[in-house]
Amino acid sequence: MICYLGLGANLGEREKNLRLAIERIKKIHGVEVLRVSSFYETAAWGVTNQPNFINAAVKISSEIEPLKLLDELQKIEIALGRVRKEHWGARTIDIDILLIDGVKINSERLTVPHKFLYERDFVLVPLSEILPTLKFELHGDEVKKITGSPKDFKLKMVACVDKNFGLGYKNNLLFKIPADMKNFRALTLNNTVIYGRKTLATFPNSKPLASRRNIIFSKNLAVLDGAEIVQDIENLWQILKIEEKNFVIGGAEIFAELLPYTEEIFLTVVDAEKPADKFFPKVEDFKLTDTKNLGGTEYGLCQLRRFGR
Ligand code: A4P
Ligand code: MG
Repeated sequence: MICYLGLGANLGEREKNLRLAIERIKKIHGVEVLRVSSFYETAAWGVTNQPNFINAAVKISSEIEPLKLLDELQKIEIALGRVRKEHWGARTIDIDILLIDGVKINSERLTVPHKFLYERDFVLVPLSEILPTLKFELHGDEVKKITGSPKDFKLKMVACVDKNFGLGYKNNLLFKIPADMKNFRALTLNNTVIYGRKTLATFPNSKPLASRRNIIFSKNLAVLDGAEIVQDIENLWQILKIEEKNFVIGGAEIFAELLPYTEEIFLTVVDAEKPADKFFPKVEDFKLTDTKNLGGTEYGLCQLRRFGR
């Protein structure tokens, strides 16, 4: 089921609390994070003599029951240092279930849609960003988009796949098409490329790519000439720059991790079916905005963009 969550924090490092919560939500078994809204700074609603909040909304698909999901979300709240004192009081992180597609719940522990959903601009504004069909009226509350949320990095992805979205087989790419490699180079040159340790190993001499800012995900690599190493996504957000063009280039795990934050995808699709053990993640909420002929009849470049904004 598709489900929308509302996140809020007004204590501690507020943006970081939200980002860490999102990473933990991703790790809930049976839950996939599909899309993350921008972050907004909002005046406290309800109990107003407390610090401003940062709020955001997240779209997930969940295979687990709503009550079980609530349990998991509450565990995350506790793990991130939430202490329940005052109702509507200040908190390091609050995660509410806002909506579940086609589901209404009215039980002691859970009300869905969320009781105050339509009364709160701090929920409606981020939610409508990732759910453009939402019908609502605003109330004039203070809700201001901030810079520095993961969405601001406008991640792009570049990949080459077969008809089944196959990416690789036995640690090798499925294709080495010169026209595709030329396109890859044209897109990424002088920009930032983000990739995993195994993708590095597929480059000539396992060297970072020339004339690009290379950011590599690795838990055990400490330093590498010509590259910056990040341990995890939180690390990545700290070193990415909004003014740069940031291309995620693989492998499959990195694509899956970063897809919820991605705005644009450049996918060379080859009209072939090859044995594969690594796949590009399932793409939802994107639409085809352009196709380009790369010079061959058996492959073409598809450009996809998030729709809704
Ligand atoms: N519960 C029932 N329905 C739900 C649901 N759909 N999602 C129950 C999550 N929980 C739900 O929540 C109390 C109980 O609500 C839970 O145990 C669950 O069984 P809580 O998180 O323990 O307590 P709370 O957060 O103080 O209450 P509540 O009602 O969740 O507060 P809200 O509604 O989240 O409001 N102003 C701004 N600008 N931004 C904010 O994020 N947040 C609040 C808190 C107030 N003002 C704010 C913000
Ligand atoms: Mg709550």
